[in-house]
Amino acid sequence: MSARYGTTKLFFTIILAVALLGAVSASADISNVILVEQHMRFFAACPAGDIVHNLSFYLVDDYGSPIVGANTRISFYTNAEPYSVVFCDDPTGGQSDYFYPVGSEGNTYHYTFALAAGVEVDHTSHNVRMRVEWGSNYEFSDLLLPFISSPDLNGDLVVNLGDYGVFATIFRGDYDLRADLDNNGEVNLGDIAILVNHVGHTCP
Ligand SMILES: [Ca+2]
Ligand SMILES: [Ca+2]
Repeated sequence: MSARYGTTKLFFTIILAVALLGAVSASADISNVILVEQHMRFFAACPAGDIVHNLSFYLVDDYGSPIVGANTRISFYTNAEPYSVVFCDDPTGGQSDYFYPVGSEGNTYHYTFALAAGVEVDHTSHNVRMRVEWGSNYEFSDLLLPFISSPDLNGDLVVNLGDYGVFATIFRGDYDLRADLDNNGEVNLGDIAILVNHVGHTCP
């Protein structure tokens, strides 16, 4: 198992620099939001929601001015069946719960959250979105394209022998991001160790 995953507490920082073509107070128009830079790509999940992530991002407007004190929230969703990620919060709708910040400093917003989820199909199709919303009524939003892995490899929201079978099939074949549970670029014994650590886990 890699040291990176061994902490079970993964730190990711994204810098979400957005440019609004109009003033911040302009009417909400998602097409006017431009994603400039993104450093966060990978989130580990388990149906039990026992893999905690710390995440921070900052918001600026079109003129580089910080957007301070905004209401913000994040959520994850898939937008086409079969869902590449199955969320305990909404297994048939492909939608996670909302997560709200644990704190902020200026225009930097901090989150601590855990995704209770499994994966279902090859998710290299990028069929997962992380939605960042802000504004007094969350009227502005932007979308990121994360990778999500889970030891629940067949998306039935329990980690058991069925997932070993999926893992074994992938292990014998070509590299598949789905089974690269620590996102280190290879599927090997370290990933099996992660799977073993989560056996028996199911939704809260
Ligand atoms: Ca499973
Ligand atoms: Ca790996």
